[in-house]
Amino acid sequence: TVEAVCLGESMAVLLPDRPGPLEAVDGFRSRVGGAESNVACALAGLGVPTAWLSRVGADGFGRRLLAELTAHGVDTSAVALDPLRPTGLYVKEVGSHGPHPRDLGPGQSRLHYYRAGSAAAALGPELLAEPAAATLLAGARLLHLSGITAALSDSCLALVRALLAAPRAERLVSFDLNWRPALWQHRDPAVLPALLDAADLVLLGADEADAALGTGDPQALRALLPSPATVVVKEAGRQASAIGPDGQQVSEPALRVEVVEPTGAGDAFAAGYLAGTLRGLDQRRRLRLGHLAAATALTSPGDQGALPPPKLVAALLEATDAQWA
Ligand code: KDG
Repeated sequence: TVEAVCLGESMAVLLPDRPGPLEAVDGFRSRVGGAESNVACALAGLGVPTAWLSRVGADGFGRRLLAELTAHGVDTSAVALDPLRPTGLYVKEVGSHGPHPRDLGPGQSRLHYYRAGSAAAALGPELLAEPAAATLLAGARLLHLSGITAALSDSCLALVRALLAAPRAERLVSFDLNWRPALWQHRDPAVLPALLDAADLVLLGADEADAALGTGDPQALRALLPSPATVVVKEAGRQASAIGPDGQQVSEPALRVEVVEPTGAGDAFAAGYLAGTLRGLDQRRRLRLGHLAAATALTSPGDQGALPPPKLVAALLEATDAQWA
């Protein structure tokens, strides 16, 4: 049976075959991506039976998404194909040293979304009454959501609210802020604090929290979000902290790695932390498993990396602080 359910939109991804402004790019490679399905794949990779709940278009991109997630071991049996609306798409732009005046510059990148009116954006609270989705949610120990879904459409925001309000005796709801300013341009991000506060477990990066909520300070964020059992604040490249309702803070240093491609690192961290939570690890080991998973994503060119063998992972979780960082 499925232990974790990740809900959110995934898209086809076009990656330019060379850096520079999009008007100067001739070729793109086709991939798939989406924050919550990245978490689902990483959770499945960590041995947690996981399903992805969403909708895709009845098109080639949608079929490819389902095939790739299935190949990662993710259950997609509750994902419906929408015959009327397309699978969303995003195009990545990568900066370079080039002379073009519109170049983003070295080390910079930007996602361009083509997802308005997508199959997933049409999801709404009716999903909860669909038998396949209802069965998955009733049996899961963890439901993972993110702020991206809340920004997609009015109906998606209503779905997120309905999921957070639904009774959940034994089920944990985790919520990753996943601040995407481009998606909030015509919507009001003031809805976010109440959504985050209705979750059991909140994950946020200090920088994105600063931009979206006005502070990146772990204790200030804890004060802003009093209800969740745990608030996890990631300070990129430095440390992550889990803070309980009483303000008690456990921090673990991040692993120092050479970053190849950062996309998906936050999703991998979430998967590591959540897998550790489901396994009943203590806070320190949950954070370490998050850092380990993030490091694999940071050092691989795609959204996902492969974890080292289980024995090595176990040894790293037990390493002394000096051995670890
Ligand atoms: O976390 C990685 C995501 O940003 C990427 O996969 C695209 O889901 C995505 C989004 O909405 O930004």
